[in-house]
Amino acid sequence: MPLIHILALLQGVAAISTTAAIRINQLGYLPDAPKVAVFCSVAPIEIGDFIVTEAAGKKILQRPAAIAKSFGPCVANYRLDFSSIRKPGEYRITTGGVSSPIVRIRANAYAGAADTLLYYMREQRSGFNPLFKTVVHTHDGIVVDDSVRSGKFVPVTGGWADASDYLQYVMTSTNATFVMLMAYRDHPGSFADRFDSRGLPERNGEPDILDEARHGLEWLARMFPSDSEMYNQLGDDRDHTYWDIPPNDSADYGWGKGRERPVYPCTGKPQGLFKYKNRSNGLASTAGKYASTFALAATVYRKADPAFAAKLHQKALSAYAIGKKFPGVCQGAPGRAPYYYEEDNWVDDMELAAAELYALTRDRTYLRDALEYASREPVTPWMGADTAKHYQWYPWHNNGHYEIWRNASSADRKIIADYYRQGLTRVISRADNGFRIGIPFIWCSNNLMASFATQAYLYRRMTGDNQFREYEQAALDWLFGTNPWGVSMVIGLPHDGVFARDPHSVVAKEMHVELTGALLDGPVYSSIYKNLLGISLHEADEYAPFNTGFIVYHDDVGDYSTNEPIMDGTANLSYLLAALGNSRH
Ligand SMILES: [Ca+2]
Ligand SMILES: [Ca+2]
Repeated sequence: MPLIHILALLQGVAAISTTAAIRINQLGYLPDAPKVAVFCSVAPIEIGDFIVTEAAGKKILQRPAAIAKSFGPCVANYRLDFSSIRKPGEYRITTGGVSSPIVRIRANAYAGAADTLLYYMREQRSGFNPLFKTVVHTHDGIVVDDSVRSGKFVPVTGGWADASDYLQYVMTSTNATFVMLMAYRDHPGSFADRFDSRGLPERNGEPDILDEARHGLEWLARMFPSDSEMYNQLGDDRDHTYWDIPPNDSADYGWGKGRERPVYPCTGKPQGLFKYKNRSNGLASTAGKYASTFALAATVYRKADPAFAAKLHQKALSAYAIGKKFPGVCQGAPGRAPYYYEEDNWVDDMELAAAELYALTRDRTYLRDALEYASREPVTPWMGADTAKHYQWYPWHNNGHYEIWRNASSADRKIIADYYRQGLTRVISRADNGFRIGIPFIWCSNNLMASFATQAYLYRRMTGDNQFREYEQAALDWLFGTNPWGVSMVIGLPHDGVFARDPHSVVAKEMHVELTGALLDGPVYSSIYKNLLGISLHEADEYAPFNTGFIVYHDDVGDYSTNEPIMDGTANLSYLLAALGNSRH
């Protein structure tokens, strides 16, 4: 008899085991959703039935656990399907000598969740920062790496710090802004008004998601000030020299500590001021992202703020024209280290831009462009792959397909929906494990997980085809605790759940604040973790028994690969959580 069974018998209750656990979605399950908990044991064990009890202890379901292929540290892996329970309430699952945390089934399990993400977005603000109640990074910035404007000051304070460092990228900030606008457009009822435009806790008559999107838009407008100036990045990894909170960031880029930061334009040529260079060869990846974000914003603000909408409309047209003229990618610029955003695709960005410009102008040239770009990259290339370079295929899922679909003919709709189907099929071909997970565990795996779930959701809404529902739910469940470690990958969701207490963040560490709403990078291949520079755990690993497989996760301030909150990933999750928080999900 396995040891944990013996312990259970001896104690007369479910043993507290460090080697086996039942993992669940801690945020909860919608009544009509698939509901599967996962039993994971790092030691071989055979289990029979699992039991579901109500809070009062009454048994309401007993079923055989379904054995599944082992995954990572989970040598013994079983799926515990309790989908037949639809009655809202609180339950507990028991099997193999262990019990689950409280399982919640409720119609409003996701209500307010998308708004919770915004706490982290506000905390990440550059310019006026509501956590510090002061303006941070006031000297941004000076143009570098441009033969015409090098040395020129451009006023680009604003936007969001990308992660726990303070670099800022148009690439991720456009996507973050776009997704928040899209979430509001499609699910306005999921958002409340509790904060003002500066992010302070006072209602201002605007949904908070639009307060946040507008904060992004205003920075992006500064970063694309005229048709001949398209900027891409603020700061570089010289930022990492000091471990400071934003108001007294000591980074020194040659103009003094805490002074101006470098602004990188898109030049269409490889960039990097030091040893390492990127592979930039065009402008379209950035130009397309500006165009799509401004075009959607122009639609959203058309009635509420016509002057703002008109300005963004014009910028969207200009950016799109630049993307047409200079195809190729404008990548992140490396500094002293070899890590940078290595985006290799741009037709997805131009597709999304064309789709939004069609929605905005009804000029059919844009629709034809959008369909043509879509046919050139029907599947986001990480889908089905075992690995990818850092942010090589970005955004993580192509919202352009869905945006075309909204306004296309029924024949084109079929083609576009099939593009999504192909990508989903490739991912699930790798998902025959107990967690039903098929993404590659590269850096920022949680972004891939959120994007897979979002694409599966969009596909389901577009077609009514439920064939990927189990996998969509599994990816969502993974993010909220159905993973080998039993950790919700969003800090503070749910507030009484198990989530990161020690994220890689100077603000969390020095200010002793919880970074509520932050999505973490997430688990990575153990081979990636072992090979990163300057990484080490600062404390004993509380999840050590579950870090024995091919992927690892550490709740440790020293692990910048798995435990660092990310701005764009957090915003990217807002669409799915808004959709699920909507009563009509
Ligand atoms: Ca508000
Ligand atoms: Ca791209």
